[in-house]
Formats: sequence, C-alpha cells, structure tokens
Amino acid sequence: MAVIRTRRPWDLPAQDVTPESLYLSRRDWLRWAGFGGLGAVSLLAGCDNSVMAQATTAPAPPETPRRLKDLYPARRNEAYQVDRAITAENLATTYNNFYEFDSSSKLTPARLVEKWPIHPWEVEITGLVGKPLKIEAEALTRRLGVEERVYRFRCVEAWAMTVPWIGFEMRKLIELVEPLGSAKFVRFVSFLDPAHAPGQTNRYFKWPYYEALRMDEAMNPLAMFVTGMYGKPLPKQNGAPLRGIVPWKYGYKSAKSIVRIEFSETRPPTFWNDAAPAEYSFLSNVEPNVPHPRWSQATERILGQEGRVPTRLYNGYAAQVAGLYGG
Ligand SMILES: Nc1nc2c(c(=O)[nH]1)N[C@H]1C(S)=C(S)[C@@H](COP(=O)(O)O)O[C@H]1N2
Ligand SMILES: [Mo]
Repeated sequence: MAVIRTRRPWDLPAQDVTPESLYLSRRDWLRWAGFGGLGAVSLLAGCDNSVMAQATTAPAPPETPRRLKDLYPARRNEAYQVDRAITAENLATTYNNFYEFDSSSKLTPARLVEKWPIHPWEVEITGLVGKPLKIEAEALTRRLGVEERVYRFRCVEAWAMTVPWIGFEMRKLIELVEPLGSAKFVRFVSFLDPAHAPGQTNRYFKWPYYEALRMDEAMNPLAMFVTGMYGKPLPKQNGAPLRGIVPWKYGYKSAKSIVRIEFSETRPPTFWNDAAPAEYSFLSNVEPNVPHPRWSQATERILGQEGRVPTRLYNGYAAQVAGLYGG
C-alpha cells in the first residue's frame, strides 16, 4: 500500500519534524523522495493509520535459525515490569530509524536490509581494557547468556513503544574485559558497508554511526546489549546482531549493529551531537520538562495508539537512574 505524501517536510508542524529534515534542502528532499523508486517516502510521525496499514502488509519477521534455538526464546526477567501494553511486533519491526538504510522513511529499512549479510559478525572490544577481545557476536551472546526484559523505548521524535528485548546487561561485558581505572567512557561504533547500506552514501552524516555513554551509565543494570526481541533473534532492521538499549535515554543513544566497543578516558564524540549540538546533547536523557528546540517533549505518541500521553522523567526509570545525575 502506497503511503501518500500529503505534506512536504518544510511545512510540517513542529511535532512531526524528524531530525534529518534540518539538513536536507528542498532540492535534496525532492531527490530523496524519488530515491530507489520506493514510493513510500514520507515523514510519518503523526500518521498512525498509514503506519498500521503498512505494518500489517509487511513480511513476517524471520524465524529463529536452528543454530540459535538454544538462545531463543529467552526466559523473561519479571523484575522489569512496565505499566503499558507490549507494542505489536509488526509495528516495532517495521517502523524503524536506521539511517544507514534510509534516513527519509521509517518503513523502508525493513525491506532494504534484505540482502545485507550479518553472520558471522565480528565484534571488537578495545581501548582502555585489561583483556581486549575480538569475538563473533553469537559466540559472545552464548558466552554471556541472555534474558528477556520488557522496557519502554522513547525516540527523541516523541514516539514510544514497549518491547520485550532479549540480551545481557552491558556491565556483564564490561566486567569480562576488565576496564582500566582510567576508563571513563564507553563508545559504540556501528558497521560500515555502503555497498549494502545505501544510506551510508548520504554525505550529510559521518559514517559509521557512533554513540557513547559514561562508564557509570553503562554499568547501570538497566543498560543492555540486545541480540533479540519478541522471543527471536533481532531482525536486521532493529540492529542485528548486537545493539545497545538504554531505556532512560532517547533512542538514538542505543547504536544498532555494533562492530566495535571502545573504552576511553575522554568523552567521545557522538553522531547526533556532532550533527546538531544544540538539538542533541551527549546525555540525552528523557526529560519531559526539557523541550527539543523545535518541539515539546512533555507528551509522547505510543505506536499503535490514538492520542498522546505524558512523558515520564527518565522514561519512567527515575528510581533506577536519577542518582546518576545528582537527583
Ligand atoms: N546505527 C544506527 N543506530 C541507531 C539509529 C541509526 O540510524 N543507526 N537510529 C537510532 C534511533 S533515532 C532510534 S529511535 C533507534 C530506533 O530503533 P528501532 O528501529 O529498533 O526502533 O535506533 C537508534 N540507533
Ligand atoms: Mo530516535
């Protein structure tokens, strides 16, 4: 089903604006709108009916390959409860931000990843650590073990979902590599493969995608490396085979498809902060009272639901993380 482009990005109301619209001139938008002849190019924040229609016609997520049947589905850790319904799987796996594939549509990454090979996948853990490590992602996952946790997820664009992620705590991996006392930050670098990821030819961004956390944030038990969702391995469009999940921060802090994890003494630069420092801070905690310069963060839109609900401080995780920020 084609999504009708009813509005142009330059006349969108503030709450519908996605970050990239800042950078693309009118001419560039016209070029992107014709990109790949995909048709369904639009800014969709606020366009729930189209999203629902698209999601229900999307291909079913792949089944768990035989080699991973020992890991998925994973036992749910019931200590992490959320007072919201779990988002429909077909929404969470087809409404994506994955700029390596397409920065202009949420709906196309799920199709554009089709020919992208992700197995085997080498991950390098390096920098200020006593035991640097190079390991294939599934081997790492098996080494650390997995559990399922239902978390809220909040994008800076003010849409939200609730997802049963599968993975392991970041601190498990950190402890494995024995960081030096001087390590104060941990950096996540995503893959670089423009032959498969057409968005990486977009010169408006610096590739590969890069993000980072303070060490004390990464050590918080809520912070996870995620390898699966909805009882199965991660779909490629959701950041397979290994991504971060930092549920009290805006979604862009959780880098997808990570190939390198680096420990450093100084604060590493980050993708969105470099692109627009006045709009995307290093910390990027979910804070309802801190508006984005171009839209309010006081309310959010839950995928698959009508209307808006209040945003919660630290995305509902204040009890677990407020101490990290002096509160
Ligand atoms: N490598 C990479 N990681 C990324 C992004 C991206 O474009 N590339 N987008 C970020 C943003 S803005 C969000 S909201 C989430 C979206 O994750 P989802 O598609 O699984 O919902 O991934 C984050 N991680
Ligand atoms: Mo996002």
